[in-house]
Amino acid sequence: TKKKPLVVVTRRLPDVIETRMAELFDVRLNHDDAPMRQADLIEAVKTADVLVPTITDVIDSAVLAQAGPQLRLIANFGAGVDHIDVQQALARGVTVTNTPGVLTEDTADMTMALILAVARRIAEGARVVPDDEWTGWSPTWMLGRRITGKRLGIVGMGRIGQALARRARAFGLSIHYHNRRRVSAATEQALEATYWESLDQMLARMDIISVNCPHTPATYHLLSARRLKLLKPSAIIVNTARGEIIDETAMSRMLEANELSGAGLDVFEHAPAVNPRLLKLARANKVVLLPHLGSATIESRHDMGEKVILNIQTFMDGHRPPDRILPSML
Ligand code: 8YV
Repeated sequence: TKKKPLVVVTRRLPDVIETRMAELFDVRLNHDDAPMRQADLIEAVKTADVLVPTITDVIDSAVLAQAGPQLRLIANFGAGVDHIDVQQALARGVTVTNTPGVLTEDTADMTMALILAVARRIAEGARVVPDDEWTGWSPTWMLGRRITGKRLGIVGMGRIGQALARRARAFGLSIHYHNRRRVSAATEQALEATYWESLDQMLARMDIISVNCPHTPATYHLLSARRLKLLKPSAIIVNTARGEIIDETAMSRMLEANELSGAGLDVFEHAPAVNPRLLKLARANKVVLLPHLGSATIESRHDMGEKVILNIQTFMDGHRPPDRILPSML
């Protein structure tokens, strides 16, 4: 019988997943309920055959430089891999996998929820009632903005962007998108989506912008101060992708100056730290802030764990794991 690979899991995962992993692998679990410290991460890459990190583990070149030759696979628990220096890992012969597909619908749901929350003032309303600030209905009380008939611009038309488009159509929004590559004519037709080759031109015409692309060197501050200025002052922005894709300081400034009407953010440039300006805007009900809940369902977490296991097993059997990160994706 083959020796079981040593698999180090950096964070507590759902019980059934950890149990299954313990049956299949020589597994080291971490039940600290806090992110791993860099020293522990370094210790892990020195000994593990397989590392299973999450978004809270920064696997940069300094960590990878300490990796032992036994480290063969980084099987990320999550779709985004911007916390991993994938280029460096690949250069060292370490395979990297992620968990796409299984969190698509939940993340699209949360994106739609943020659009509704901002446009219809749901978070504000949900505070007013328990705070006993509601004195009764009036025709002009807490008016939001209609979303039916408005234009939604999706930045990044991958799985999540497309799942958002399906939802948004049912809400009567017209669908527009910008992407590195145009999606197939069949997909465009099915989603009734209009492609904008120029992100700048799209931004100027939209009522709602949703960020749904991965964070890579090419998308860092894709919504720069200059591009944000192209938006209509009545526009709202939602982001369930990564904070780094938007220049958060520039966006905050514009929200403060009423040059943008609102924002719904599930992710932040320096998460878990949140820009104090955004906190202030949230208290003033200009923005809705969520603690990275995009894929936070029991079902997604379970399916993400299953994907991690499948990637490890396939790799250990000497085959190509289904969710390998390729240099072309970076
Ligand atoms: C996870 C996410 O919470 O998958 C992603 O990219 O942002 C979230 O679904 C997180 O990444 C888990 O590591």
